[in-house]
Amino acid sequence: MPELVRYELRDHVAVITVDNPPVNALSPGVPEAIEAAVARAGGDPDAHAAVLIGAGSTFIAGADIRFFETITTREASLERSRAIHTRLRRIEDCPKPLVAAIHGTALGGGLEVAMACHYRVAVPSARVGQPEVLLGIIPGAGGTQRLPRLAGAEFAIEMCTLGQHIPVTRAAEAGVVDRILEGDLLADAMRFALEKAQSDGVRKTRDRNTGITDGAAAVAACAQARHGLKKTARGAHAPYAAVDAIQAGIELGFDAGCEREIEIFAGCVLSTESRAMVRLFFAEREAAKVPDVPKDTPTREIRLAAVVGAGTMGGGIAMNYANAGIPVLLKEVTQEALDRGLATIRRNYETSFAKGKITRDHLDRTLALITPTLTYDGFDQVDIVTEAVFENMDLKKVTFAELGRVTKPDCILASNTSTLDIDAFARASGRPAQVIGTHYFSPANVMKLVEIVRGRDSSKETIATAMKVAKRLGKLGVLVGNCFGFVANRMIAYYMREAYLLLEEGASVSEIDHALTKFGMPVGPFAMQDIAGIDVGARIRQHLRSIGKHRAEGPESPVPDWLFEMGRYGQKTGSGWYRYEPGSRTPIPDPLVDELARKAATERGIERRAVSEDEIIARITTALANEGANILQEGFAARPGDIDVIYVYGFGFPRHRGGPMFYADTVGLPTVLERIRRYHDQLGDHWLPAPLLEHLAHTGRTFYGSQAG
Ligand code: 3H9
Repeated sequence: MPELVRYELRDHVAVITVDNPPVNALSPGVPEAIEAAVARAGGDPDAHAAVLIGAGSTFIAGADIRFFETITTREASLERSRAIHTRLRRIEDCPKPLVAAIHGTALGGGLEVAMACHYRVAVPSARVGQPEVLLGIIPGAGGTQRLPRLAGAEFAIEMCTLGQHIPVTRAAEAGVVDRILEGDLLADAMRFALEKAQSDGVRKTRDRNTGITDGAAAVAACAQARHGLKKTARGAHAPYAAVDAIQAGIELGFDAGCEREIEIFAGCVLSTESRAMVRLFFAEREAAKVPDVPKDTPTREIRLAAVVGAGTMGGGIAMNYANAGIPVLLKEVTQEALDRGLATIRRNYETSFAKGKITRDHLDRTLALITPTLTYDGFDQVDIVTEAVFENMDLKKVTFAELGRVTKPDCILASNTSTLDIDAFARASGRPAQVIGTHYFSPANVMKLVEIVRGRDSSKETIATAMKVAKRLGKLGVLVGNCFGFVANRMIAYYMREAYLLLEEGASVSEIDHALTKFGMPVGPFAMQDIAGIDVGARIRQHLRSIGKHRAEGPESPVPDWLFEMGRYGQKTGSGWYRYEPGSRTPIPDPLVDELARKAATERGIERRAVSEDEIIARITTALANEGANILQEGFAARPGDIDVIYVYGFGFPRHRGGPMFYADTVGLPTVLERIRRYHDQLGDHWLPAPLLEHLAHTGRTFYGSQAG
């Protein structure tokens, strides 16, 4: 077995290389081996200094996340944390200058190891971060103690509460990284280490207090941070816990601060929040793996793309290709529509430029990759086309028939439909094996999620290519089946239905929205619909009724249709579920909507009553889990994690609750089933329990546990 950590003496420098692919995580054995190698360097008479570096594409990406779930008791956590703290102190006690040479990423425990080294150097493309909060924990190897000593309390709070991977230039400005090296990392780091051996010698981070000399100001920064977290943490606990650990180190000193960190970490690592976020971490990565499409399935090379339709979605999709450096043709039917679409694209880029996110040169180069056109000229050269025309089946069929004629035989034909039957227009194209759905979320250039919709005849090559393209565009592609609304919109219909019914039963619009935001959603269902446009849903409902279908099984509230008929489309018309002052996006409750809800309740014989926050959450999340279970059983999603990833990235379901399926597991499936049965008795047949959910609840299993069986 290859060594996890190698030791080599080169030109009087001990080169210590961590080699634990794919990301050099601190799996069991790695911290021990680093410590042993550093001790060897300390005692090696020929070594004047030491460099710690990562093999492969990165430095150390942190603790091995797979092992968190094996920590099941507080004692076990305390023991493990104390051991790593002791190791890092011993590493820091190395009598010779020890330099961390960073490329790729130094994240979590990786950055903590680097901060226990005496110096840090990095290549310009490196990124560093303390992303533990994204896993529901806090830095657990001294990060909350060493980072404020290097970079100050405010910077440490930002890093530890937001969990971002920041560019090394920022880390260097803050004092986390000592030098950015443009040349060969190892050679330059060795030179730097020898330089330090002759000049400053060792410099222990734990003895420094550069950032927190003014303790009162640092404590005030902690108080301010807690205040700010009320908005940004959305109910998660870990960011607060990180601030507590940082404050302890400021007030009590390094040693006591470390002890507090160890204790706080133990509380976090055993929490449901952490279990949820760790599951989600792996679910995101698993989503890229399609069970019956092997990793080595051939994929098509994408050199030129095209988008049909330059509306909001089409324009956003074209931007995605351009941003990834892929030239793209953008086709419209009229010059006016094309000009409008291009103007929006330009405006988006200008906004990014104004915010300093891109340079003028980058803007010009990216825009030049988008070629506007009114014809299909050049489509015979294209490798993938994405159709983003109006959501109308007849129009889609015509478009796919045209695309089948004008593109080369192996071109992938993708549709951005959010609800329609892929197979219907796949047939119209004449080559359904190359047809696939790629449902982007709005705004398409911003939202990370893409539902990749597998048609009945989509070939494995087409699926593998669509997944690869999503990754190349920086998106998270999740494969779903071709049912109405796919996964995201099928489930949101059930989510919205419960919100409407609760409104009729007596809860107000703002009570429902407030309950959901308190639960952790970024916006409540009604505020969300005011942003998206009440007209969008109403038109879909009209279409469905015209073909004899319902968006979600069960009773439909008339209230959204009444609002539509009144021209209250939401923010864009100044009123919807709420009203808005001119120029303002602040929702103001509108008594008229309460009146409409009362009228609907009377018409449908519903006796209005007070509805508690708990009931709102229970009804809405239970509806999601029940429909999610149907989707799983029908095979339209491969794994509960896929549904959770879709909900977290598509609709902002709180990460710390893991997604609707994981959340149901934490509530307990027997409890969820008991609720469904009660709702079924009280509210009718649309609350029939999903057979899969019933089965799992009866057999004492969970959605996630069911995967192993
Ligand atoms: C921590 O450090 C706690 C400490 O404070 C206290 C204790 C010391 N562990 O994302 P990718 C796998 S908490 C295990 O597709 P990329 C990943 O599952 C940790 N496995 O690649 C995947 O496996 P597979 C703090 C890990 O290039 C493969 O590596 N650190 C870990 O898009 C490739 O991953 C973090 O939170 C891990 N730590 O992105 C960093 N990391 O191929 C988490 C990755 O079988 N990691 N894997 O599906 C990341 O953010 C990204 O993976 C990274 C690479 C940016 C590193």
